[in-house]
Amino acid sequence: MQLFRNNRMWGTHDLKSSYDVVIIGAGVHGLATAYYLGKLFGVRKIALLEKGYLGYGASGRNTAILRSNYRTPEGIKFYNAALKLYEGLSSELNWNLLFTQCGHLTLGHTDTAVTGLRVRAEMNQLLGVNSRIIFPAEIQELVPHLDCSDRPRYPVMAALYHPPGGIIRHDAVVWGLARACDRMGIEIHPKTEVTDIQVSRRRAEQVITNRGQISADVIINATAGWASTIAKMAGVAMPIVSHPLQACVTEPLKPFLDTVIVSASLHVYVNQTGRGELVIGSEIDPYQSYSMKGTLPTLEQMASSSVQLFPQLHNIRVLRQWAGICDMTPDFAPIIGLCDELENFYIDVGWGTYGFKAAPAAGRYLAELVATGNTSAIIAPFSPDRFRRGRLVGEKAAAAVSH
Ligand code: PYC
Repeated sequence: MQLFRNNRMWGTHDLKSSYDVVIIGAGVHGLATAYYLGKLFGVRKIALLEKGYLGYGASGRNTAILRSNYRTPEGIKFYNAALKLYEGLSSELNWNLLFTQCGHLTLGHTDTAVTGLRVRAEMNQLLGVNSRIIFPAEIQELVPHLDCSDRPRYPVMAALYHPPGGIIRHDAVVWGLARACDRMGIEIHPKTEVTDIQVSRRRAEQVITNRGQISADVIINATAGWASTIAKMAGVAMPIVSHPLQACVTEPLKPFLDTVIVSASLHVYVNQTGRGELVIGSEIDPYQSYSMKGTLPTLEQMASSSVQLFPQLHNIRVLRQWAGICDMTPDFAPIIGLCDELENFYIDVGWGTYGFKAAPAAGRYLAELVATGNTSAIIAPFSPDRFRRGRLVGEKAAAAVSH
């Protein structure tokens, strides 16, 4: 089995002056779109442009949680389609993505939170997604080290249990998709920053980069964090505000936690990796920013909330802390499709804190739209014109953290 071609996962290329498709952003969304364009629709003259290294943005900064226990029918169907694609991706790519469907628990500590979880469980079940409400005795069995007593300030009252949820290696997803794209002749261009987009007669004609100028029949904005900046270059305004989301990782511990634990009330989520480290994430920062640095108040909040859930963690050292940028839309749902203003400028943006888990479905169905003009029912609710039409998809209640 040949894993590496010339010892490289993907090759380097000179930038050509034209392509059929230019994708701005070579994170999991851009890569998945290119992968499905090549694999399902035979479109391979594609350049993927990435301003940093592969995985530098949100694709390598998320907490690698996958789940489909959303709140709206539109969101549940969409994220479930993504989860199903993730389930088959390791064998499809012949690359182990280390996907563990260890189960996902969203804890409720108040009557209001539990009511919200019940509504999600009902909606999930109606649409065939495996989710149910469980109570402290069963929670304690699943997570023996969780403090389910009445000692904490916010005792655990119930949880939404979603067995198919879990964690995956996010960098493996990036590398596996990049390798598959490369093998189809799709070009990946790291360190290639887009500085402008030239528009003429309702078409995005030229992408200007720090390495030269490119023309393309189709241009796709698949960026996270810089979605509105890139759209603005093409004269397109996006209803997006960008906030950092912080996370940290601890020193490795003996395995003790084999589910994902989320508490929206405490603004924290915790999972243990195969290496034993705890990955802990927080709420989005209260202020808009493009900073990818961690802050002490958020570190304190992540630490104190985690210790409230697992008091035995009080002496654990934190190894690293970082932030990624989340593009938040007014309804906490993404924006996917052809933008209203231009004939050939597609967008796959506005993922807020949900982007990583969506990538295969967003890529699969955006590829179909680009290649055939067909808008699948899976992505139709997320069209860019929904804000003008007043057809919002309120997905805030499904947030792992409460925003
Ligand atoms: O929606 O599962 C989620 C999530 C985890 C971290 C940020 N969002």
